[in-house]
Amino acid sequence: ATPQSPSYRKKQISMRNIPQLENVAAVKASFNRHLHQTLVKDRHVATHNDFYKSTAFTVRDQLVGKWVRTQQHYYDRDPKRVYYMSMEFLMGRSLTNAMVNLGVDSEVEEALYELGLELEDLQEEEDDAGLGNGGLGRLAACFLDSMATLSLPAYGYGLRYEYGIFSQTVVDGHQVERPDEWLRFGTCWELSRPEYQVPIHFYGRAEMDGWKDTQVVMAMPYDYPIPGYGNSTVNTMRLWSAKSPNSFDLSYFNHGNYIRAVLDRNLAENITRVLYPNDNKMEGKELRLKQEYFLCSATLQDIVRRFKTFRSRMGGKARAGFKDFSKKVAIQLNDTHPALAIAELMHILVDLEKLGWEEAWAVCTGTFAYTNHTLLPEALERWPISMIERVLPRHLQIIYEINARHLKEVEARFPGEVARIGRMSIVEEFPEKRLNMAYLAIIGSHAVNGVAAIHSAIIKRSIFKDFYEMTPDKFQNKTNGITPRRWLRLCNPSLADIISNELGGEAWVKDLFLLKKLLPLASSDAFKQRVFQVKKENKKSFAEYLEKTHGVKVNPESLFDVQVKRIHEYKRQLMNVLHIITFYNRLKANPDLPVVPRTILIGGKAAPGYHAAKMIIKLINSVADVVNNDPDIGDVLKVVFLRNYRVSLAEKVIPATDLSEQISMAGTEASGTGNMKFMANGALTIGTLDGANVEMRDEVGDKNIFIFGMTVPEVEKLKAEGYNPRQYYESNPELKKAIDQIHEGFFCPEEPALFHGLTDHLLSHDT
Ligand code: HBZ
Ligand code: IMP
Repeated sequence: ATPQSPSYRKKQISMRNIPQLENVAAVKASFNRHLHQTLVKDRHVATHNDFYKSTAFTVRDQLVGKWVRTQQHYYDRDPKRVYYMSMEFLMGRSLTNAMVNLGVDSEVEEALYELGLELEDLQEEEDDAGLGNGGLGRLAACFLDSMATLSLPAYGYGLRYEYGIFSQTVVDGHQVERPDEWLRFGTCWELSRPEYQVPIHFYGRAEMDGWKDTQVVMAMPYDYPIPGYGNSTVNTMRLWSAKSPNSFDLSYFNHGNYIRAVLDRNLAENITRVLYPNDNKMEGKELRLKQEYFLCSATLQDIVRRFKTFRSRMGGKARAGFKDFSKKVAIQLNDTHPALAIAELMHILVDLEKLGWEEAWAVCTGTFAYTNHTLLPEALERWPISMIERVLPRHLQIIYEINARHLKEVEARFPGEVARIGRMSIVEEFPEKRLNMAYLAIIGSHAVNGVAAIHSAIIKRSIFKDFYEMTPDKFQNKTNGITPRRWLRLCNPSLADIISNELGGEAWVKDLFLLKKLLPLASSDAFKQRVFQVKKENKKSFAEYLEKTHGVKVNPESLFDVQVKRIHEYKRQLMNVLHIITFYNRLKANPDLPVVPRTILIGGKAAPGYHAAKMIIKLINSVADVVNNDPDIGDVLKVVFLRNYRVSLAEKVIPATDLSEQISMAGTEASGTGNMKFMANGALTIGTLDGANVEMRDEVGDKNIFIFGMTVPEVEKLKAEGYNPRQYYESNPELKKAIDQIHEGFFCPEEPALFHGLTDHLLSHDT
């Protein structure tokens, strides 16, 4: 007998729908047709990547009918549309997502199996669409899935970066970045729409009769299908790519330098070349400003075009023109990165469509809403006025006008409060003249939200206090969420099977509150055994994956303790390391310590320019080296730095986790969403009362979560009293020993002073 493949084994125990034979045959036929007709390969030269693509095209064929019909339906019904505008969409892979949402996963897996192929291997051929940094970008992707699943007329608008978030390698324990060439083999999931190209203007002069002598770059749209789960909706994500216009720099042509002129077309196309790899930090570069405006201008032109199409079809009668715009258009700004859209819509309405200022402004505030994702001062966008003046002179005038009218309202509302008026100006004077983009976003929106209850409460009494006092009704909370399609049904099919079996179907995949019906099973040993068994198998698969990709052997029986997220001081990976070192020291001092063996996994990318974060990565690897090679420790403690953490790796590690680390200092993590992904996959959480952890505790109860650390009021009190980290170092011997070891080079004898920066900083400015 031939050995059974993992996917075959899985199928034997699967409660999911039985693959229908005629469908399986159809999948096989389509697969072969695409291999031959689309990819022009036969079985002698076809690569694994070709097999992936044949599968992807086969699944894509199932989408296009629904896609065309959904868009036609929106055109016919002309409902109010929602536009999610974001500089980031962290989509991950599309094949498995499309299969799950279309409900064809069993058929496709069976067909591939009969062809002698493993879906599990083929899906590894698909590069992640990593067009985002972390939480903010993944939230955008989750919202698109949810809106399609709810059959909402929704669109995602963003940028098609040629290079997404860098791929992380580790050399000598240090992070080394490599460009993310996600388009090298092409993608099966996009469609260019050259007929909808639009011109984008930069530089030039703002004159009485308009914006003159601008440089033009074309924005080329690419569309990506967003399938809903178990319905016939397929929405669109439209990403813009910079294209040189045909007239690019005519002066070269005029001077006969034709070759130079053609070569310089690259310059314009640099705008969408690469994603800025910072999370929670503003990068004040001109290229980034141009990216942001490029998204805003292209998107608004497209939205206005779509709005007008309907008006002209109805002979201009159905709507009273732009007055009705916000009845048909809602634009959600994903942080302030697309906040220039407010100035751009004013430019279109006032300068081009010739509306009066007040009428245009009412349209604007009726259309926009703004989501804040952070309190960290270094992440709040403040653009130097000198730069805006150069790149977008007309928009600077518009923002000045918005500000003048806004400050008049502040004065009317709070007469004589000069300081308050100064505080609420979009224009900041010190240390240089800058525009506060959050203030512009608040003023231009009818709704402002934070991303978890605690965060929404804090913004009202801290960074946006004055605005809250003036317009309290604008301020709302929308606690973040995750899509249970990708983060449970897709990434943990065995756990999903158990749930579906108990609940008698897959309705819970669309309505997660139905999981409450599992509550009585908390006392069922048989049920708990099944859940435990799945966790065990997930851990085994992940251990095999680690051995294959990272070359490390871990004990699948040990407790998997996981912290995966961007590396940032406020997320406190360094505190996790201090715990590891202390655990290690205790084991060395007492080898018979009665402990549960642990595998501690830490993964995440550091922004390339963030020195402290990169040193934390090096420290994790140095500590791992010492701990993992200490014969006294053996299997009781293993430390692994997970390389190149990304959506597709999250889908593997999260279902295999026992303990989820969510340990930011209270008041710093706006929400977190990883916390929810782990909990949905049956990990226990150890965490602080920060972000959405607070609401997770309210749901599961104190007994089902490990909460520690200061609360926000306690943090504020300590800060007010003056926090001296050295005092804790002096009074806690185990902490002192751990920090001393790092300082003295115990973990890095080749370069003993390497971590002085980290330890010195810790003892003086501990974050
Ligand atoms: O947004 C994150 C928050 O830190 C996290 O708490 C929250 O759950 C998540 C979704 O609401 N923020 C980010 O991920 N921010 C960025 O990635 C970022 C990127 C570029 C910037 C600033 C922030 O210029
Ligand atoms: P968009 O929303 O303007 O990008 O167009 C999306 C869809 O609207 C198209 O794919 C069509 O389904 C539909 N549509 C646009 N223009 C027309 C038209 O003139 N007649 C019928 N359908 C249209």
